[in-house]
Amino acid sequence: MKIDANTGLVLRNLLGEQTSSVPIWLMRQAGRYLPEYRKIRRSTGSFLDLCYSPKLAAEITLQPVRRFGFDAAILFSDILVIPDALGQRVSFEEGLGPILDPLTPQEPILPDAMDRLKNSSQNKLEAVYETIKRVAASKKNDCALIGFAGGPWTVATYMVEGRSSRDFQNIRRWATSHATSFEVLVDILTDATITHLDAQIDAGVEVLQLFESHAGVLDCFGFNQWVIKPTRRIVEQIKRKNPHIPIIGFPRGAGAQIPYYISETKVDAVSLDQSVPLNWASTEISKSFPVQGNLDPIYLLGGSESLHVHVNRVLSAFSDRPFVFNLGHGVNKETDPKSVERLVEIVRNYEQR
Ligand code: 1CP
Repeated sequence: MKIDANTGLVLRNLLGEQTSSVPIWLMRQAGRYLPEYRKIRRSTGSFLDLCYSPKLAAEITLQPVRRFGFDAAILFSDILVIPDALGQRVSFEEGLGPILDPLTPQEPILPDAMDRLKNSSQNKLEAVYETIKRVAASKKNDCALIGFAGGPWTVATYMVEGRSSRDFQNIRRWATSHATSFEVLVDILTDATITHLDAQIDAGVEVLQLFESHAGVLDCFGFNQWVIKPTRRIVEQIKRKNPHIPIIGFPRGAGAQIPYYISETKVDAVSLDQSVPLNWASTEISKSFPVQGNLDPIYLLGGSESLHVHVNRVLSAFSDRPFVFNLGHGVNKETDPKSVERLVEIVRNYEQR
């Protein structure tokens, strides 16, 4: 991608340029803390139906951009559209989150999974690409459109545990006791992720983010095997066709392994969760390497004074490198939109670079 006068701030920073204004977008910027989202959500059937309704999904993608003037729009979809498209039963239940029929080492493979994904006439994901086309056609030029997928490990946690988990016992036992069959699952997910991300680029996304939200439950052997290796293959394959689309990795909970993750996977930028100490990140991650993050979303639930203090801590820690302001994890659903407005204002007024 060539940077020109029309290139927006998110792309510039992700491509390694440090800009005087700091760009901002937030993980889960679309969702239940916004009344305009809740209104649409109430009037449609299931959460997945909403993900597969291009007109509504495009509208939801643009809602937070319109309201707050964010520098990026993230596609409204979910990481669990992949197991759904591979043929596993997925539903979302109020108060419980995602529910799936769990895979086991005894019944590990989704029959004809990849065939189903590739057969575009019955491919549910076509609706996601249609959403992207709609957003790309109506967003402003300097607002980057971000596509995404879950990392194969994180998606596999839901496929094996069947729901959100605290201890990840089933998947960790499978991965350690039956590593060969677990590798088959991770390989299928890696292929499916590459196919899905390639199609998102063809439809018009300009940036990709890989959400490895449950990377932090693995030991260092598992992290290498189930996070680093598949991520490296995804980045390599995407870059072969589209070398200029920046890829942001979000290895949540990876802590001291982050420099290793950066050098081994070849992602273009790293999104830091709030547990990563600012001074550590500042010295251990090369100054030319773009960073995104990492305000604790909890400050959006407190007073404006502490918000101010902690936003400024983050801004000054990363004022000497390419940087995109974000949270360390998604916006809480209890967040008052006014706090988000305040946050954007603080970041906009910070122009001392
Ligand atoms: O009831 C509702 O309205 C559904 C709430 C909701 C929303 C708004 C879910 C269910 N997913 C989403 C959208 C979503 N999910 C986006 C859209 C874009 C945006 O950021 O605004 C994205 C990027 C995701 C990604 C996602 N889904 C992740 C990775 C990021 C993270 O939060 O760690 C994960 C783990 C999921 C799974 C998921 N989807 C939804 C729930 C409740 C969960 C489980 C979360 C958990 O296990 O804690």
